[in-house]
Amino acid sequence: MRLRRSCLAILPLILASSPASAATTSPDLATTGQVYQTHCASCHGTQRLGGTGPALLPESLSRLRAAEAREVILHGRPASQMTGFATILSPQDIDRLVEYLYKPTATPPRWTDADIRASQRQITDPATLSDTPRHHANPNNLFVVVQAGDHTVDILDGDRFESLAHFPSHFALHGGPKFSPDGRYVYFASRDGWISKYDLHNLVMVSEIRAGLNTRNLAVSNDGRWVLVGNTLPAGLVVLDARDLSLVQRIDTATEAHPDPSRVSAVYTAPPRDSFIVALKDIPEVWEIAYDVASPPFKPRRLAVDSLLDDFSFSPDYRQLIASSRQAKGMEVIDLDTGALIKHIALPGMPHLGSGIFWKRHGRLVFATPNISTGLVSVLDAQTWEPIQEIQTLGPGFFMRSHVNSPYAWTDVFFGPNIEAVHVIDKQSLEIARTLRPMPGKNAAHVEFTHDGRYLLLSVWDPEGALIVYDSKTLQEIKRIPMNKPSGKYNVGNKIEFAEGTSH
Ligand code: DHE
Repeated sequence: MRLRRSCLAILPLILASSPASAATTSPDLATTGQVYQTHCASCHGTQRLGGTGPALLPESLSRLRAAEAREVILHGRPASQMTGFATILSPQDIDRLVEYLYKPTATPPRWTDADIRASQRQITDPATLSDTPRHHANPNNLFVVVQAGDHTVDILDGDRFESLAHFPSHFALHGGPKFSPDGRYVYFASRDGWISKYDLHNLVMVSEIRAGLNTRNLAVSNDGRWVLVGNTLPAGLVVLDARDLSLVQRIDTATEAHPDPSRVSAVYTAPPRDSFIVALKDIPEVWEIAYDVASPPFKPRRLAVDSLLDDFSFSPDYRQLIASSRQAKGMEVIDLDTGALIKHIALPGMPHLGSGIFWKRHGRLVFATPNISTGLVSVLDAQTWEPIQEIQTLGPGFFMRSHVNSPYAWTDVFFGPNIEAVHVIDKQSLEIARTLRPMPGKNAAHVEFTHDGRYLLLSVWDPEGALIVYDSKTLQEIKRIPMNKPSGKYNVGNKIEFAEGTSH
């Protein structure tokens, strides 16, 4: 997937620029359907819902340009079972196949409770698992590193920066993997709807289930009992039992006013509230699902908001929701108890609030967010929500990270001609202290700190990329670990403590 020239705001255009969107009914496409069944269905499923290969539905392909899909069909995908068809299919067949894949299926795809249940797999017998770590690394300083290039994950010892385990993931993991409160288990979501549970004590995959056909992300309750999955296909919410990922409840996102279920933008856990918070994509509502209940079914509390929310974050006490809205052109602070709009802040770029972070500046809490349509980091006072400063960067950024023990906040340049640059911002002066270019021409993006904040890991997001370890104070490079498009990485201790400077 190449997002270099694009950003959140233009992603729908990528979909719109894909070949037509009428259902697959014309005689030509019926013939192409036969080509699909002959050559593709064994891996991608007769209904295009996926199998050993990923789903090939318009929703699954929305982030891949048609020309790239054509390349993959022609020449295959390195480090995967997808072989090229250049010598098997004619160029015309391949063109028609691409067109076919970007059209909705003749029968809308379904994924029922029975399908979810049938997909569940217990991969390792829990009776064989040790309750204490079977490795000698500090369990609170492990990193989970996602490699988007070959769809694998590394578990890294955060003291020695050495890999303890390397294993394949489902196709296209996205969003932050989420941890059980004790840090023993990590839960992954793939864009194709697969949820996997991995044991960091025993370094084995425990179980998996397909909760949907197209998933946004997942959240784990603060008591470790429930996993909530937000889906765009079929639109809605799915609650899983965190022990074995079995299906507990499907929560419909239709309302009286909107009988078609809303797609889900994102789900998060709000530990001080003992609840999940859900942002809906098609209905101007935020839902809260209390999980400190004796037993399911869970019932959402619905909060009407003024506009559709695109992206959000929370105040550290989880009393306020900080949301960006394309409709409202800016950022809104909403009281999570009453739904009241506390403040509307017009911001020049499109803030990427999911990556926003807090830190103390001269004793006062500030909130900083990158913008994905403008080269700016917006810094606001987190008590009054008044803008303090706009820090000019070399291009729109995607991620931001810091640590309570670091004098710096790091932000990338994800779009435009300067993607190789990463900015190191002085948290007190709000000046850019350094701009690093670790691998010329290659996108440097996404940072995560060790648990003590002494070092940080930076991804160079390229097939011939690397994970680069820096000293967080001197900014000296300590180690370079070659990797295939390392994307996000997550420190167990920072994540389970919801540490200052990390995303949710
Ligand atoms: Fe993400 C997190 C939404 C495109 C890499 N991204 C998230 C989260 C959301 C989100 C809601 C928080 C989930 C969580 O932590 O559980 N992302 C979106 C989009 O709406 C968008 C713009 C379009 C889309 O197709 O979904 C989008 N995201 C991308 C990418 O293209 C990225 C760069 C590559 C990829 O893997 O798809 C990407 N998103 C990430 C990463 C995180 C993430 C690495 C976790 C960040 C973290 O530090 O927690």
